[in-house]
Amino acid sequence: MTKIKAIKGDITTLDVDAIVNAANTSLLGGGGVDGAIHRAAGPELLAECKQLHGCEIGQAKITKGYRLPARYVIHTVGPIWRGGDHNEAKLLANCYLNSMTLATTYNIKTIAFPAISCGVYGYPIAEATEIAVNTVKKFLTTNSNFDYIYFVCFNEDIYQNYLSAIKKYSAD
Ligand code: AR6
Repeated sequence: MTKIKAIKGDITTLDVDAIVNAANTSLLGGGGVDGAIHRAAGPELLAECKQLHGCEIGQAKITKGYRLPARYVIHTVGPIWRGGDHNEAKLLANCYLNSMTLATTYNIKTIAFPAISCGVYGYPIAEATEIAVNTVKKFLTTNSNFDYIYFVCFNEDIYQNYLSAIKKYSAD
């Protein structure tokens, strides 16, 4: 059975099959976790990203991990929070679904997600973490390819929200 865990730390240090990047539609780097991943992976990552011609919100694309301990990086683009009436919840759920679907085609067994859209894109943390956990759980009901799913938290507030969401959905 797949294990789902919230952990605190820096996603770029994790020795997993794939880490997920909270990118922007250009896929050409940025700040936050995106900047950290590009710095740690080295310039070869940007070179491969340039070949991908961007990514739409809610979609996902994959590259190698280069100098990262992770073998792959799955780049997805979360929605910018605009009050909640602009399809944000569906688009955020799509980030998780499409990242996991892509991961299964690469036989990825361990995957680590950052809190997509919870930084500069401004998504309310409680809602975003519930969507993340609920979407992953639903996906796992029809797919048993994964050993571990990690939700990587860069601060205590996000960590506590993930713990609550995991508890809430653990009865499902
Ligand atoms: N490891 C794990 N989590 C991290 C790390 C890290 N090394 N660094 C930051 N976080 P953000 P977004 C957390 O802003 O909201 C970029 O410029 C951070 O604390 O990185 O989806 C892109 O290019 C927060 O909880 O992503 C886009 O333009 C979470 O990762 C835009 O930001 C996501 O914050 C995307 O915004």
